Amino acid sequence: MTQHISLTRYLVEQQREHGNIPSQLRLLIEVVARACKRIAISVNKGALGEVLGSAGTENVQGEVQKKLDVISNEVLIEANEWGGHLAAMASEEMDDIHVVPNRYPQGEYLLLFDPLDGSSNIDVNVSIGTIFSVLTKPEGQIGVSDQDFLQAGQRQAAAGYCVYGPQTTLVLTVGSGVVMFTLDREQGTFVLTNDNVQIPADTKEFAVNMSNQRHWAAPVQRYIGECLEGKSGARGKDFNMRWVGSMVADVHRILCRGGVFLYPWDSREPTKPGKLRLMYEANPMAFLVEQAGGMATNGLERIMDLQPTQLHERVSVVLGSRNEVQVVTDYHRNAS
Ligand code: AHM
Ligand code: MG
Repeated sequence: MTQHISLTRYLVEQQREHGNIPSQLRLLIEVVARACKRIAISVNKGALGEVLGSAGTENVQGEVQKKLDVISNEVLIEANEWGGHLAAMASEEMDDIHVVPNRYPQGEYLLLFDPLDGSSNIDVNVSIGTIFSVLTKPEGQIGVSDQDFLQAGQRQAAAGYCVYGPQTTLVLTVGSGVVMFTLDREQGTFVLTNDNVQIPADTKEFAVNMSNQRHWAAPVQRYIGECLEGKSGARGKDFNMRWVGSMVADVHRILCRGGVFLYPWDSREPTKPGKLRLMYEANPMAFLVEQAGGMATNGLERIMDLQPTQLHERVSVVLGSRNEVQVVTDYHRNAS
């Protein structure tokens, strides 16, 4: 019989063999996974659960919140508040950090999340997901502030996402490779289905919102232009394009079969580096991508080296197959 390795068993055995998942971190990952199962149930119910449509509110980025954005945010907070593993949380859907209330013990970790990424796909039955990043609270501090969260991505203790698609899949890194678990809906458990995710170094597949093409900077215009030229052009190969419009789903495809994902700066909002957020979208995805052998930059620098200055700050993103991200990054460096 094939042995099914549950998330719990995987985490316990990793700690036993490598000592890299202390009990508080294990609890944190298990609680996040449990919250994702609850979110998956709501997502699966769709119209029957009366969870579709707008919540009638806006988040700190001025985006209209969907009911499922709000529900997922509440599920994650409620699940993570009482366990004693966290000091505070931050979310795309909350203006300020949420400090663990005094009635519960405070732990050493900080959790950041995008509770439901791909909001525009919620109501149309297309894959969406939860993205999370785990930091350690700086030592010797009393209380918690925004400042404690402003750590470069390379200091993440763990990161991952759960994609709610045809299957519900949890993807995780604690800094020693990337693993995938598929939700067994009958048993209600996440089962290990890939213990060594590797992104091929080369690819012929790109993911970008092409409708923004005319607003991009020259290096991105050049790169995508050359992809579109195909075999007879500068790159000498035909490219394919895929764009789901949910970062989780687009990154998941890249972790499964390679590709390059771009969400670049564009001239409509020249003062913003891009649409995506550094701390709970780009950093966790960059950590996963690097741990799977890929590369993630903002066009010029490694995303995980960037020193954040604000909780909700934005960043340009180029990530995926190493050699392809290198080409895009070289074009930016040459241009500057
Ligand atoms: P969200 O966190 O509000 O869902 O926004 C992020 C999403 C990403 O998942 C996706 O890559 C991008 O927005 C798509 O945006 P657009 O359709 O505007 O190009
Ligand atoms: Mg998002």
